[in-house]
Amino acid sequence: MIDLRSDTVTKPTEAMRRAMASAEVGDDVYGEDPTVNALEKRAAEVLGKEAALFVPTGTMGNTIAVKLHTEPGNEVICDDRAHVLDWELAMTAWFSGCLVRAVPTGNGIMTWAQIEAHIKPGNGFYAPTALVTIEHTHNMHGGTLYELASIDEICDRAHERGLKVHIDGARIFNASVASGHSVARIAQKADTVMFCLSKGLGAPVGSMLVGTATAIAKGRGLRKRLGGGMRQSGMLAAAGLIALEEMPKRLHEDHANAKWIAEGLAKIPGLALDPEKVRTNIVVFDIADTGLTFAELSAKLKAKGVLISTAGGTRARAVTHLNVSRKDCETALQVMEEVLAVCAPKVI
Ligand code: TLP
Repeated sequence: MIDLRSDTVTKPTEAMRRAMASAEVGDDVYGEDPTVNALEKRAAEVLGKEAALFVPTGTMGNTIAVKLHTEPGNEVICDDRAHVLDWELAMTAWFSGCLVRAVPTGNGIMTWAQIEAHIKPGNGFYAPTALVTIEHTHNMHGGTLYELASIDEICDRAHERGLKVHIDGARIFNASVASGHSVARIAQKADTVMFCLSKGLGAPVGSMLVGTATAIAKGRGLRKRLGGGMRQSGMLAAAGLIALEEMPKRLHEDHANAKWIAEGLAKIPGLALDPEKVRTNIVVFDIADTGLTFAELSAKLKAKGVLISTAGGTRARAVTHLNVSRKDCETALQVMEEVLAVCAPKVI
């Protein structure tokens, strides 16, 4: 199977497996796991923040961040296809008691003007806004990127208005590679950042939440409350350290593969996408004009050994990663061409 469903499917490298087997461990709930402590120290350094917290999932990292920056009854602003809104089982409401104010964007990238128009004052008539979350890169819009100046502006203006800013940086290393800005520079003005070790960076499990020492200390308690106190998690952190140090170096390969796939897909009648917009490892394309539903198309591809995922409605998603070679991309594209050649697209 050529698995283009997500970069979450990556398998740990040999080096990660060796490091896991020989990791020094202790009870992390007592703060005594040396490998987790090393990972947290290094993650804070790399992101340019005071402290970091190792969490099992990106969802838990985002959930803790929302709780840190809000009170029940607040509003949280994000774009209308954000992972925190669509894919985290309403944790903003369930754990933090907050309402999401979703900004329609078309590409996942909010401007300050759009955000500002959604801010609610706490004047007795409205639920006050407490937090802005931005997703960088943006998953469901095809790995799209904020301009650095735009992130800075959002942070500066939000802070002037008394709001906090959290970056859902599940793929912030992809953003860094594509933009040429260090992750620390991207994160510089944000209050907290969550990033995943388990996606393009290839670790089997784990994400990091970074921020001030005070926020992260409080986050540690919230992680326990959510059931995320993982004890001898140095086994996992050992793989995470390799993910953090070594794996960003190869992300440009995933980006080149995604661009290559996008250019190929754009030539197939019935598929709609702009390959120019593909800058990281996610390709989102519209299949409406093939006459197939996503379920039909994905089943036909699966029967020929290629897996893709949905980006909602008639939009499909192909994600490149560590375990997909250029050869795999060539095969996947060929399969797509074959499947769609016999499906008589509506428009040709
Ligand atoms: N994304 C997954 C699915 O949940 C959609 C994927 O296959 O891409 N933020 C962003 C931007 C994400 O893309 C994801 C996972 C998360 C947070 C959550 O991470 P996990 O899966 O570790 O909870």
